Amino acid sequence: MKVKIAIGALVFALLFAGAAFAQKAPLYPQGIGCYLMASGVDLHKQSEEFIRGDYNCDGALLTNDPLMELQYIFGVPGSTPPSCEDAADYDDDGSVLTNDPLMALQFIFGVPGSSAPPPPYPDCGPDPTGDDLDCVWHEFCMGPKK
Ligand SMILES: [Ca+2]
Ligand SMILES: [Ca+2]
Ligand SMILES: [Ca+2]
Repeated sequence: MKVKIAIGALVFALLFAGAAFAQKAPLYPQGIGCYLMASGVDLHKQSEEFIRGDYNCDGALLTNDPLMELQYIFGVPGSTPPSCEDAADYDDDGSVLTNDPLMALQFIFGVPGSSAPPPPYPDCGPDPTGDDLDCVWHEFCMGPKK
């Protein structure tokens, strides 16, 4: 119970810190290429490869990934939708919900009982389970857009 309360407090502290940061600086400029939807380009010519949990498509699952995902889910101004929904689907259940970033945070902070995301984590790869989620682009795995 104490662990759950601590995680909840941490999540909200991160959310508010992130929101404050977003108003002062461009939101995560290092990952901006991940969010820009290309127009007029057939992105599906390349296979949809991604790293599960890597929301900002920089090749690593770090604290800012679930933080950005929470900001998006809660509609924080300046937050961005995932360019690869499969990467945001931490538990691979075919939907992107609050439990996905929460599970990621628990894993990152080593909470007992937490577990690493299912494949293709920690490598780039295709989604082993079919779903309705769309992976438009994952920059680290699929390379920069041409
Ligand atoms: Ca990342
Ligand atoms: Ca999910
Ligand atoms: Ca899937």
